[in-house]
Amino acid sequence: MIIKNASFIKSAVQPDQYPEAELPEFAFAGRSNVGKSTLINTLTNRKKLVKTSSNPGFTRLVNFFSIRTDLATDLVFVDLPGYGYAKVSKNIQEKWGTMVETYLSSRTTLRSLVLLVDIRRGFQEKEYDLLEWLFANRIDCFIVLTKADKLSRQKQQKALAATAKDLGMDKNDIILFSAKDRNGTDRVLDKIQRLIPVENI
Ligand SMILES: Nc1nc2c(ncn2[C@@H]2O[C@H](COP(=O)(O)OP(=O)(O)O)[C@@H](O)[C@H]2O)c(=O)[nH]1
Ligand SMILES: [Mg+2]
Repeated sequence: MIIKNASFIKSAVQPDQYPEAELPEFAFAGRSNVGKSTLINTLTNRKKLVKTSSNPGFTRLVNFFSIRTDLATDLVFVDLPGYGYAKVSKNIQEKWGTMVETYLSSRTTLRSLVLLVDIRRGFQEKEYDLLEWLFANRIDCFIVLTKADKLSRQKQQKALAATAKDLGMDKNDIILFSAKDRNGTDRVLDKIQRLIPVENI
């Protein structure tokens, strides 16, 4: 799959503000500062489609992007608010959680959630909770370990194997990604393409 063009559609806090649900949609979630916006920018080959932030916790909205592909269907990417930023109050963190949960459980066109985890941090309580919740709600998900360039190749493989073992998954189903050298970009795009329902292709 090739992404030909990408543009911002709108931001929303609640369902009546979401764009119409008509195209296969992929949402990106993870801890604040894990690299969600950077991954979307890399996939779409745009430096500033999504604002990246040295000020973590900045994205507080559900942001929708229109993705033109070389397939028969276009797609929608969604940059979800990041969780777990320590400097915001519990109350605000809860609001973000509700916003994400509402989106995930109500969005009929959502094909898969891309769960991003910093390769140096690995899975922690929040991620396990989210996976469990996704499973209970029958929402498909795949995992991307971000910032792989921060570790040596050997340590990358070690972290990958540990995460796979932890989750009882095949390590080939977890993607190592680095925005620095764009490693993993094609694998994420392939995975997304394979999750597009046949009736859309
Ligand atoms: N070295 C490295 N830095 C990254 C990578 N991905 C993101 N970053 C940096 O991590 C910070 C947070 O990224 P951002 O995409 O804004 O995270 P978000 O809060 O999850 O959207 C920014 O300073 C990025 O430049 C990566 O693959 N490698
Ligand atoms: Mg962001």
